[in-house]
Amino acid sequence: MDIQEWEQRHTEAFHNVKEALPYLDGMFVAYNSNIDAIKHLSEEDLSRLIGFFKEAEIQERVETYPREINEPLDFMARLLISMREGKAAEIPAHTSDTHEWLKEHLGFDYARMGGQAGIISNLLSRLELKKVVAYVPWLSEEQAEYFVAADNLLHPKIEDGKVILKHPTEAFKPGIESKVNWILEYSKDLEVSCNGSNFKVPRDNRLIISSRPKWIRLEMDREVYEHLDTIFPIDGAMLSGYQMIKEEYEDGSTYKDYVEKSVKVIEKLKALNPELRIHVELTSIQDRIIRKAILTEIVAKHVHSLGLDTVEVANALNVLGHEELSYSVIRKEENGITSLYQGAVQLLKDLSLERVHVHSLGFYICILAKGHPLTLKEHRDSLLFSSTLAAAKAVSGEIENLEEVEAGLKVPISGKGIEDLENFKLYCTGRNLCTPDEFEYGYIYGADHDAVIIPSKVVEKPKATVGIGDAISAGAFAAMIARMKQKQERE
Ligand code: 8BR
Repeated sequence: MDIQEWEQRHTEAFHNVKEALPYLDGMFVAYNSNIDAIKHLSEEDLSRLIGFFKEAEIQERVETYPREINEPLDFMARLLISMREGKAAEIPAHTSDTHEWLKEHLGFDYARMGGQAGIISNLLSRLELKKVVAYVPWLSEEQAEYFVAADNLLHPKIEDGKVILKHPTEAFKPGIESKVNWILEYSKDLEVSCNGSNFKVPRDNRLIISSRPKWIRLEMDREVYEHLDTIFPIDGAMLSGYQMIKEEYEDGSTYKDYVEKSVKVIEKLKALNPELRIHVELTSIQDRIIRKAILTEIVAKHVHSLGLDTVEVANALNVLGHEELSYSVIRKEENGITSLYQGAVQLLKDLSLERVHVHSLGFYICILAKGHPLTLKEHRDSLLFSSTLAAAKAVSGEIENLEEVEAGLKVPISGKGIEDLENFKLYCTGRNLCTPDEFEYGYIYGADHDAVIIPSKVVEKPKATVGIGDAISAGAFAAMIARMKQKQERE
């Protein structure tokens, strides 16, 4: 494959998409956001923390191996366990007491927006869309501060029974707790001494205290649902956070209730604008029952587009009954990319989708149902735009505007990505899915689907990789619907 040609295509695609974005009236983004509070622990921090407890009590708690954080002592015990083994761990906390305690007794180095919907809303706002309507059912005052301060970013607010759109900092629900995940990083060789036992931390790692307040429900306020027309005009919706649905709740409700409510929202959005496109961004979902319900009851037949990484492709295939294909995607052997392609095609069919966008380190694949209004070249531009966006985000951690996205064009295309595509070319041409020339363009023509495949830009020493997957999916989806609108208006 000609790397220079692909670099040129990235540049051209960036300019094409930049020209198309103003055609979008708006995007709706729901449901999940949280605050990530990050603290790098020094030896002084650690001895100060230990000093808040009796060392013998910490030792006793270590031996009980707490599986959730109910009080500060549980946190202290799990931190020491994680440090002793140098092993990452994520432990749930069901109340905000731990958050308050950590804020008061430790503090954080910095905090950032977390959660897919939060990250995507901020990103789309910075892509200078006319309007981004975020919706987070648990929008607290503190959480609202993490949304970018821009006029194009709005959130529904219920006032006197009416729904109006305001910036999140004016639309939060007073008095509700914040969902704060603490990320406590520590370094190799840190010396720990507690209750007579001394050890050195064997490797760099981190402990995450993930906030899962019991009252959190993945649903839309009744008033917002009833007056959903107030968020329009919008052309697309990006939905995520369904992994927060639980099998059972203390009040006797089950995941079925929340799946049903989620589908009703999707149906109402589509009824209000039949042209609207809906994208679901998947993330890892531990619970297999929930994973299957999300795929077969929310995604299948209701949404148009799905975005996911390679591990999630494998996990999705697994619950849909394609174990063998799932294993060959996860094994990532030489033909890993072939399995990934086959897996993505399977998802398109099983879930009756219009589009499946898979991102991997070095290349992206997008499977398309036949008859899509855009050409493969236009779809390719959307993917290339998202590759530039991902590169810009990896370089700077945060993107402020479209000009900064353009800086991503300087990042080179991944050599490994090109190599993976070369291997895949043999499969595609051997099966007559395309000619060698068509493959050079990134176009594949299956019997019941088409596909676009591109090598992507990869930053050698990224500043951060958090949220890059979300940025790739959001950038490509926004670019695609913007192009669809541009085309419609020009016709
Ligand atoms: P998930 O978080 O959903 O797994 O997505 C991460 C995506 O970020 C990967 O699929 C890859 O495409 C992209 N990415 C990563 Br990880 N590191 C990157 C880097 N250094 N430069 C550009 N993209 C990167």
